[in-house]
Amino acid sequence: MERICVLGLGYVGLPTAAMLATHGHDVLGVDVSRQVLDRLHDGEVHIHEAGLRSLVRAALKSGHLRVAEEPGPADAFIVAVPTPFVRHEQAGARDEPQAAPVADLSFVISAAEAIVPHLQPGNLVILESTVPPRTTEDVVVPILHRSGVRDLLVAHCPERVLPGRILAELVGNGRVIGGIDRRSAEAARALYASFVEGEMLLTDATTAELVKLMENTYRDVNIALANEFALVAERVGVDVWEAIDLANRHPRVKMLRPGPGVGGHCIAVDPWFVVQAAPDLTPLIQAARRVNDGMPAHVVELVKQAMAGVERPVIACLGLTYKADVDDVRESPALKVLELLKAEGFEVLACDPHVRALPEAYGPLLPVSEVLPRADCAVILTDHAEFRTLTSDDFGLMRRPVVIDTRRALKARLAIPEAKHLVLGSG
Ligand code: SAJ
Repeated sequence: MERICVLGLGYVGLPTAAMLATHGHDVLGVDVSRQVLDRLHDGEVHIHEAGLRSLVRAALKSGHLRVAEEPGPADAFIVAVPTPFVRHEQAGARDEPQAAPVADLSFVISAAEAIVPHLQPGNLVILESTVPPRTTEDVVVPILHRSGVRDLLVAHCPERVLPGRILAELVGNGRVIGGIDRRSAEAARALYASFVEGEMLLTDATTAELVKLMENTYRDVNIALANEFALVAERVGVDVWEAIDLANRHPRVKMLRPGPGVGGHCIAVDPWFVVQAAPDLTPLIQAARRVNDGMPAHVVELVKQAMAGVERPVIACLGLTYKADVDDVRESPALKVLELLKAEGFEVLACDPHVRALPEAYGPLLPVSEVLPRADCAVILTDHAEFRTLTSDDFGLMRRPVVIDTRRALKARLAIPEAKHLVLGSG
């Protein structure tokens, strides 16, 4: 049985720590947030993810998972802390307003520094956080070497789990394991082998970093293409959803879905890490980011057009998370739409059954039964199951039945004679 210290108990670190603890390891989970640790001490988890609460409870109850604010000695350390991006004004370059955001490595650096006093010869350190290319070799390894210990195994094994399916994907997905040398990669593979059933592919650390970024960038660029087609379809009077369905019948075409933009802490962020490595070589990636970031403003244009001539219109925003059936609002395009609508002077009602709390500026969170009767326009921004099943009876309660569906969440057209039912990307 190995002692493992997992730094960062978020969407990736907590499930990983619980999984290792229920597969024969002694795990110390570390987080800098007192609130997160207090909840875990009470047997509660701060993340809404199917099956996670019972797995964490089982791990805590067995005694194989303990949580603390500081790391301790271990055989292996896994770093799973966030790598947000800083908009470039925050990075200090105010004179170039168009410059790309850059990665904020401060959490990765702090985690690596926190490990240093505990390092022993032969220890394995795995970085799971998504990082710009060369971070493991150029940033993490030099910090670890401050310990004076040279016989260290270090690997970058990017997490690739999909929020909403984290536990299944943690076990079933393949892993790309990038060692700073072969021994490191093999040691990391041996550790993951305790619970990973997917294929484990060994490579070097920098390749693993780029692979992860390429996966998320591939998705971002393809969503941008779908969004651009949606705008063209609106211009030429075509239903982009039907057009995409038809195009996807081609054996070598698999287009993604348009929508109000791309959110979450991964796909809306990671392409910038590639740009950061080579700004002059990435015009396509940068354009895709800007297309996706431009979608909330387009949704607001649709609302303005639909509400032209309406006196003091009230807009219900249905769905605030970055995608369906999760509780995560990080980088959510839905929140951006809400902000832009408020800036345009609309009265906005916020509704999302998955979100527990929002900053005060967004207004109170209201149930759908309360927002619809007060609204002149309902904008579906996230296709939660609760919204996909709304019917003409529900929308019939509205002050004015105008619905703008940015996700094509509703299966049927509204059967209300005076209703206006717009779908993003439809002519
Ligand atoms: N989206 C669209 N149209 C689509 C698909 C997604 O507009 O056709 C939007 C979603 O609504 C959301 C955003 O894109 O706002 C991202 O959602 P997602 O489901 O594509 O991905 P994430 O961010 O939840 O998870 C991704 C996954 N990466 C890939 O599929 C390549 C996951 O496997 C990664 O582990 C995760 O990023 C991560 O942590 O990096």
